[in-house]
Amino acid sequence: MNLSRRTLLSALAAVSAVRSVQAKPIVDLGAIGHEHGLMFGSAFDREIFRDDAYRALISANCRIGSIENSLKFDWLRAKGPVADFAMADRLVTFATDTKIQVRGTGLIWNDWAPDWLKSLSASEIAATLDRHVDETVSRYAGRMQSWDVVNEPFYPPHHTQDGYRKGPWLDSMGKNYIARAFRGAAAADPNARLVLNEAFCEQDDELGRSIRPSLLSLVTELKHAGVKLDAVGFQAHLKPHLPFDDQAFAAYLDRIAATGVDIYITEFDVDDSSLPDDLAVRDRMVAERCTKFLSAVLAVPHVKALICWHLSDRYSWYKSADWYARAVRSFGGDPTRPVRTHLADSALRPKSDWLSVARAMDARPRA
Ligand code: 9MR
Repeated sequence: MNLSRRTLLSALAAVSAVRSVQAKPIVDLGAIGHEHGLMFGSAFDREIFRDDAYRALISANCRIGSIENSLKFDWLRAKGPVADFAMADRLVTFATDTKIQVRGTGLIWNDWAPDWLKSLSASEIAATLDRHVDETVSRYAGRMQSWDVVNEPFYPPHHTQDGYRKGPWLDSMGKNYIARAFRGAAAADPNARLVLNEAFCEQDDELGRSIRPSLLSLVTELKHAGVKLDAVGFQAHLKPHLPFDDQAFAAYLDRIAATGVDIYITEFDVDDSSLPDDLAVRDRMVAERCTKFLSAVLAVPHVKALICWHLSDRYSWYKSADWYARAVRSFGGDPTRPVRTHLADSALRPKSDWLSVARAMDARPRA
């Protein structure tokens, strides 16, 4: 019996025995991932400085961590071009001190652009991109494992040419903003892994299926142009009510990897809005979706990272998403019920999906 099987068995016992708030994690997911060639981790942000128990959960389980918001353009430069790096500095220092490899997310994203940026001319927006990328990436040079340099380049419902997501960066530079951001990031920190991050591709619906070929063409184009692109990130906010074909998605990941990049799963969680109110039933369905998805995706050897978009329902972003309560109601659920979207509940107790993740990682060949 190897170490991870032993820890898994004790985890199974512990999950059924846990009754009170538990700061101490029952399984070191980071260690299980590491044994199987996978960086496991989570997003986190400023809440870790006021929540000791959550900080302990993050520290004990994450070998890698994404800064959820504090390195995004609109968080750093909310009011104008001059950045406030105070919180980002604290978070990067925390991660470094805790030996969590740290990632920046949303360096350039057409969504959530502040009004002051939208009011600039095209040439000013281009200069702002160069300044933001250079200043931000060079500030943390040598300390970042990776950057999601461009987030969510595609959104076909915007009806632009080739399905690109609308916003000030695209509007002012066309799709060249992407290569430009990557070139700037590579110059500012030659050691960080540079990642193109995309949403929805794991869904086998019209949206997911329409983004996949466009993303593959973009990745191929960037590689041919000699742009430093080390990995493609797939967010994987799973929506059980949509069609999925996990094997087809895994085959797509193989095609992406064949261009010479690694694959990261960057924002893993499960949207439970369509699932029944009953907690036991909902948790089982969430865990089943995790198991199915991860057993297909983690079988792809080029998948090198699995990052949850928070580890606990306590910090589930779904709670603050304006559409979430409406979605629960539209599926016939009670919009005031607790969310069950993450691996641990709001009291930080691991749920069945925690074990789904542990088992799926354990099923990979040992590194
Ligand atoms: O979880 C993030 C939330 O706190 C922010 O308000 C929001 C806008 O910056 O972004 C959320 O994270 C998103 C991520 O950056 C990109 N993929 C979708 C995530 C959930 O909306």
